[in-house]
Amino acid sequence: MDDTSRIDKARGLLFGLALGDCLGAPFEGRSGVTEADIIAMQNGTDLLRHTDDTALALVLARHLSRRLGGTPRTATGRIDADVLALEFAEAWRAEPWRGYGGGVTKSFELIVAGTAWREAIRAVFPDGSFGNGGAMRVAPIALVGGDVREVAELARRSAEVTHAHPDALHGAVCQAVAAHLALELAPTEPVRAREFVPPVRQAVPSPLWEDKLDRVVELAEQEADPAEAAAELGNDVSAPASVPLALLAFLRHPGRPDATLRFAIRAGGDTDTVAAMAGALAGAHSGYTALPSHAVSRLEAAKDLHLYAEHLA
Ligand code: AR6
Ligand code: MG
Repeated sequence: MDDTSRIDKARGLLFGLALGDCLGAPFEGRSGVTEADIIAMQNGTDLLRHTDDTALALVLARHLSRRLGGTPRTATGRIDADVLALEFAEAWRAEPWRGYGGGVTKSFELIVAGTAWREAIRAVFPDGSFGNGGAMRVAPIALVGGDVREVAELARRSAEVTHAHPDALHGAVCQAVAAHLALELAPTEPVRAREFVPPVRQAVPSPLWEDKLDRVVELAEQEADPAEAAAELGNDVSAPASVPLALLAFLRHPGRPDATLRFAIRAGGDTDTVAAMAGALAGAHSGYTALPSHAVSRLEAAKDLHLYAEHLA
């Protein structure tokens, strides 16, 4: 892959994430969202404001950017968990109104007050959060991991500073590995669910996740609509009921990021996060130039998204 396409795909991944987050946010929790509602939003003129999904993805991208270069890094050297936990918590403290989950808010309060992250993240949920917060922000990992194994390890490390539950970690691994594979496919290459999903499935060895991903393949092949997809896979803030739905949105409309985003939002529920994850996959595959340009130009964080995409590419 030449430098131009690498940068286009890196931009696609980050801008796709932010675009999904911004376009999905106004519809969170609503049912019966129509194509027309989403297109009206996409064609508006207002600045597109993001939520915690993009805010924390930018923190992770900055963390990874600062650790590039120099001597070859081991996977563990690319993420300093203590520093990353504090950087996430500081981002929450600076902008607590971005729409953070209740559990993670309490963890961040404790971390900024000096509690060690390993303790803080079990304060509300003793078994850890199974929310999709680790998965929603994970996509930048796909830009630095060299292969599936490394991407999976980095994804886990990036997620575990806020999410201790195994399903949250599986969610982050699933999304990061899918983004890594999407980056590796040429934009013109056809994407077939039956070929795309197995390496993702292998990275999340758990009966729940294996079943969900098998359903994703079937639903992609049956050309399920957003309502059926949400009913079968779930569409809430938990990782197992949102990460597979985002993957399906990508697989239903490969090569058409705008259609992927509309599918994700029309599925309802946690629309900003499902669309953010689906948008990252679609953008990683098709590239920045394939994203709807009018909407992309109105993204609040455009400057930082460009900066980190170029740096991490
Ligand atoms: N037991 C019961 N409920 C749980 C558990 C658990 N072990 N874990 C999570 N929940 P949180 P996130 C529920 O707070 O993962 C934003 O809107 C519980 O209701 O850890 O970062 C983003 O845009 C908890 O409040 O935060 C995403 O949509 C919720 O899951 C989402 O929130 C979220 O878990 C990301 O949330
Ligand atoms: Mg959000």
